[in-house]
Amino acid sequence: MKKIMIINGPNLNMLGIREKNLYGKEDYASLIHLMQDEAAKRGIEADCRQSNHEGDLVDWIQEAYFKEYIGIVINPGAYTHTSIALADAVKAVAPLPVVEVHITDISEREDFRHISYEAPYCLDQIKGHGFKGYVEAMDEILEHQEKA
Ligand code: CA2
Repeated sequence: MKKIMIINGPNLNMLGIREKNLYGKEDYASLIHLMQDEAAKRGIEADCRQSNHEGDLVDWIQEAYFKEYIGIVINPGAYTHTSIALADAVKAVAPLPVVEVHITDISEREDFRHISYEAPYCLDQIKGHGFKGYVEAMDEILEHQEKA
């Protein structure tokens, strides 16, 4: 079965526990269930991972490439705004499609959240759509694959 990798970065394991006004009341486990259910409906498998460590995210991006996943949905958390290593990793696996997702609309938040180092190398950036944004990102990867 085709696999898609869903990567969540630092602090996203805190979903539904803290800052519910910002990120919602659903927890990380419910995000995994959502993605696995929606992937199954589309005949693919969602391999969901979360880490608070930058190097893990780089390793997983490379793994998705070497193991021939169909694409990556990634919410890099705060590493979005700081990590050239992540940007380089996304650039290095091209043309593997990577879609960046943010639960909140980062363009409406603090100035330091407006920059994304990896966005220039991503197929798209989806922001402010909550958990639904992850499903939209998966669909973009599937549509992109059909065109290829
Ligand atoms: O909006 C997003 O999805 C973010 O990627 C979330 C990051 C933030 O640094 C980005 O600027 C935007 C933070 C993730 C923290 O997640 C938490 C979830 C619940 C409680 C506390 C933190």
